[in-house]
Amino acid sequence: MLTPIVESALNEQIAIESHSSNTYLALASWCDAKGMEGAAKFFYLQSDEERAHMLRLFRYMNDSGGQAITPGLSAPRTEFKDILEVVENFLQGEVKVSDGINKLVYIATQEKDYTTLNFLQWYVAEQHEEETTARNIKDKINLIGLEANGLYLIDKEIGRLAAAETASKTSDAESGN
Ligand code: OFO
Repeated sequence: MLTPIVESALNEQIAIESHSSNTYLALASWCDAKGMEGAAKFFYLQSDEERAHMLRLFRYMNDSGGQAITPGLSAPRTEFKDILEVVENFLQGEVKVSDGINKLVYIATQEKDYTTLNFLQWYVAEQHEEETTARNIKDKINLIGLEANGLYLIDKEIGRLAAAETASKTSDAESGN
């Protein structure tokens, strides 16, 4: 059974994950409009993932006797200076999600809700992975640079990440993970 404090914190996280999904959809659309197909593919995938994270919280709450609240949507930012600013937005989004998860872990500990604490471990690991990915992409962009055919290389590089992620999700699904 969830305490009201844990329930409200879980609903806050649902809103954060939902906003991330919406934000990454806007990043995908910006990349698509600029002809950066690899980067667009990556952000469409990230948007789907955030929705999946939101649904995981949703089901956990409803299976635990709580009631998940469908969050309202606020319009995300749609214009960016360049791909570096897009990726910076992605990184900041992930940092915000991690802050939310850390807060939830703290609250579940205070409330002695060890089941929720255990459920949250998957999110802790996921956030570490996602923040690392965002930082790596940012480093690569800085290394390659936006001049000459830099944009082409950056797009290829981000597209490669999307393809790798799709392949690993497919093999996870096949092995039942
Ligand atoms: Fe769900 O926020 Fe990152 O992965």
